[in-house]
Amino acid sequence: MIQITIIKINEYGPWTLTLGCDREHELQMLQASLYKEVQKLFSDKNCLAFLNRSDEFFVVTNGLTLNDHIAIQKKLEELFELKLTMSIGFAQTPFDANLKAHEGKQSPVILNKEHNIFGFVNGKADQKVTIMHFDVDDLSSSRKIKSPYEISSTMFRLYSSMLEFFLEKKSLAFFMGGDNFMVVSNDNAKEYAQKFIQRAKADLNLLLNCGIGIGKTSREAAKLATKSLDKIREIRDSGKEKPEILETSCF
Ligand SMILES: Nc1nc2c(ncn2[C@@H]2O[C@H](COP(=O)(O)OP(=O)(O)OP(=O)(O)O)[C@@H](O)[C@H]2O)c(=O)[nH]1
Ligand SMILES: [Mg+2]
Repeated sequence: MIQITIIKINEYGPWTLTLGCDREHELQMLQASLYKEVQKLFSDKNCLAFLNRSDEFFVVTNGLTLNDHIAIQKKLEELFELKLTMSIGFAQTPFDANLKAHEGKQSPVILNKEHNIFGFVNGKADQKVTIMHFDVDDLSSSRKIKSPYEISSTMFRLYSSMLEFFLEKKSLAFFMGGDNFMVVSNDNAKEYAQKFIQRAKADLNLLLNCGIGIGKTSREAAKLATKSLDKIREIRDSGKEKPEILETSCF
């Protein structure tokens, strides 16, 4: 069971217009500081936030209750002039949890009116999160023959392909920066990772490594995924034949 909280800035579009047209730098600074606070407050509660579209964040909130969400909303309300909406959903797959959160906001199913929280909370029940950490093997070599902008173009093509592939598996993929991607995964992570690695090789000529982590919270799952990925590098750098996928579980 995966619980997802979608955080969105209320009435952001109309508010941006009030800044006049010399606003882009202000908006970028605001979005960056908002992301920093959201990541900080949720990671303090063992969750990981994903930057979705800068004005919207996805947080995997397994283990968090409604009261935990209210406490975080209160802190964000103290820090920012703009108000945020939280929509919470839980389901067997990450994509369906996103649908439930969306449905909770649309209906609406109000969980806390004062602090703009909607949806359905699973809280501490049934905690298991699977995260994949994908990374391009030896991107540094490509950087010697391709310019930074061309590398970015390749990374976004990879992201687009990953997003489409994992959406079909009801999993959610996010770009983390550099050549790093994380997928909040459905079950069968290993099998899907293998298939995607083959696709990236065939379609984009990119070699990927994938660390998989299974934990009780998203922060723990991400930690174990990165640990698995670092282990793949360690095996490779010791001169042995490396696996493309490695899984570490806390269970
Ligand atoms: N978000 C995130 N970015 C990282 C992480 N590790 C490295 N990076 C970024 O990824 C870029 C590429 O680094 P690497 O992937 O280590 O370089 P590489 O040549 O591909 O080396 P290998 O992945 O070991 O084959 C770095 O410049 C960082 O921007 C990580 O754990 N998370
Ligand atoms: Mg790499």
